[in-house]
Amino acid sequence: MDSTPIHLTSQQLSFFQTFGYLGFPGLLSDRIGEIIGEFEAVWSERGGGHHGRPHDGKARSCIVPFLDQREKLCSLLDDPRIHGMAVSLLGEDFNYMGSDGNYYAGDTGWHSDGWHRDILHVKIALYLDPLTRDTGALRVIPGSHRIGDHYADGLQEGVRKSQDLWGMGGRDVPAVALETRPGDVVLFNHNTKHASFGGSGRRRMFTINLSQRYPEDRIEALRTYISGAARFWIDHVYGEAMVRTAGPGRLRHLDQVMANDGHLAELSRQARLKMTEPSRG
Ligand SMILES: O=C(O)CCC(=O)C(=O)O
Repeated sequence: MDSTPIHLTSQQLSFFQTFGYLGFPGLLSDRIGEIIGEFEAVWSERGGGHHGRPHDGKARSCIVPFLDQREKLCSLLDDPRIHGMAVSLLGEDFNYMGSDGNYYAGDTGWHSDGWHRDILHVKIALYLDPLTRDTGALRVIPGSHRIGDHYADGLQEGVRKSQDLWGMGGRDVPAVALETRPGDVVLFNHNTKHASFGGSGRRRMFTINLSQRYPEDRIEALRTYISGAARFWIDHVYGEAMVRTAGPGRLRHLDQVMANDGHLAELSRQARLKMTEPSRG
């Protein structure tokens, strides 16, 4: 495969800056058979659901990190289409920040994945079943990522109180539904408010988290972000296959996190003492 990154257009970048998300219909349709096969293989190897137990269709099952479980999934980071969107949004030296694989069950309420002022974090998501607005497609609130903006700050304060504030449940909050088919890719700023409603008990999806490289004077913030992974009971952010199969190009996107996750094993040890199972998300 030619590894030259396929960059986003200036219109795509401008749309992302304004609205906080992008959709790419059919972007990976040539690889989707392989991707779904690898996705299912990971779950089979891991007992079918959360923490080695079968998926029961009632609660979300989650595996972190996910890409890292299979060499072919790791190679998505090198795919010129994924790599190109990452470079376009985050720069040549972007960080891979881990991934999660999921069988979702039911609705996901409105939330942001972070509330980052200065360092851009994005999530790339692949949904592996056809999804419509009312059967679990990802919904986003355009412009909700813009911290400091009256509108976005108001949503941050109020979106989980929609019934009290606006007299409507979460599913009626005005939003864009990113209806997808397998092979489509969606991407959003971690700050962007997102949710989903009406999904089945076995909605398949995995994500790739990326960020700008942290400046040296913000390394403590990077370590704090990494600490959050202790709830998944992992000792390192990356799995063995991700590092072993990395060429010099991929390593550039791993080295800053690898240099700063030395504290994670102890935090995970402590988490194992307090939690009955690793976090489901
Ligand atoms: O698809 C969903 O239900 C929500 C996904 C989500 O919240 C996330 O990946 O952060």
